[in-house]
Amino acid sequence: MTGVTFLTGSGGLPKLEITTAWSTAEIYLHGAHVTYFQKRGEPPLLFLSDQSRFESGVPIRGGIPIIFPWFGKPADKPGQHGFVRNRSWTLKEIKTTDDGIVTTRLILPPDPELRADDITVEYEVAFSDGLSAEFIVTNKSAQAYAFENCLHTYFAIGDIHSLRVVGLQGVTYLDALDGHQRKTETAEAIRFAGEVDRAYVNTPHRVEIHDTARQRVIRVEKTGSASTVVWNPWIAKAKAMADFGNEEYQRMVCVESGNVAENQITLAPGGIASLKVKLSSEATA
Ligand code: TA6
Repeated sequence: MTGVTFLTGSGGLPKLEITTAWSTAEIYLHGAHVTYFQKRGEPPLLFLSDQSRFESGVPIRGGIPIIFPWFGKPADKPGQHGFVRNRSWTLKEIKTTDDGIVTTRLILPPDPELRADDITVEYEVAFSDGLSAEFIVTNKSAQAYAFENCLHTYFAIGDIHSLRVVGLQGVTYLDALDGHQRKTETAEAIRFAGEVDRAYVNTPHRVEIHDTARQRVIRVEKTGSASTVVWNPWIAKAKAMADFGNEEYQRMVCVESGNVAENQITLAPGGIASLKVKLSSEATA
């Protein structure tokens, strides 16, 4: 049965439950946060921490956090990763196409941090046998508007120790664990034996997550994105995060698509910026 149900989710926060012929999903109005997506016959695609908080003003840990209008924690900004993931969004439209794809469109209410209504933000997510998410910023003001954006996606995996992330060989990255030093990715497949926190820049490439433990490949395709961030907190940082289980680093990886650091966007008056990510998966056994 295809459709959308309005429910009261964790922490009493409103959420939509989406059912299609191929999948089930959930999206909270809090942060317009997709927290769950599962294709029939496969494990869930997205990781959600068992310790996540579900409170206004606090980000949900996992799923697809929307990072805007800044990434990281610039000295002149309050808090990490912008503020829209902590805001309550408004559901504007639900559509179901003839072939059963369900699309939800949410908007961020006018926000004083965004010059009231001069900068508008909307988010459209299409659910089928995969998930497509489009984050759109429109500059209605007479001045240019500079920002960073990122869909900070947490993927559910079987075991980080055998995971490989493929598609970034030869790409320049900023290593957050080494003073954001510029380095070049030399590996055909990124593997994990400790914390990894890298912002790959000037890369439009598709990335594949090879999850040997679950015999699945997850594909991350993107448009309107020049940066890909790869992150796993590993042991120490996992323990340091109150909203993240000590062992959960073993079953998640972030592969994030956006425009960060030198790829930040300066949107001219009247301009529209679209960041789009298409997530798909298939069994490899
Ligand atoms: O995307 C990687 C990163 O910037 C890491 O440095 C880590 O801080 C992660 O984001 C999570 O940030 P958050 O604010 O969601 O805890």
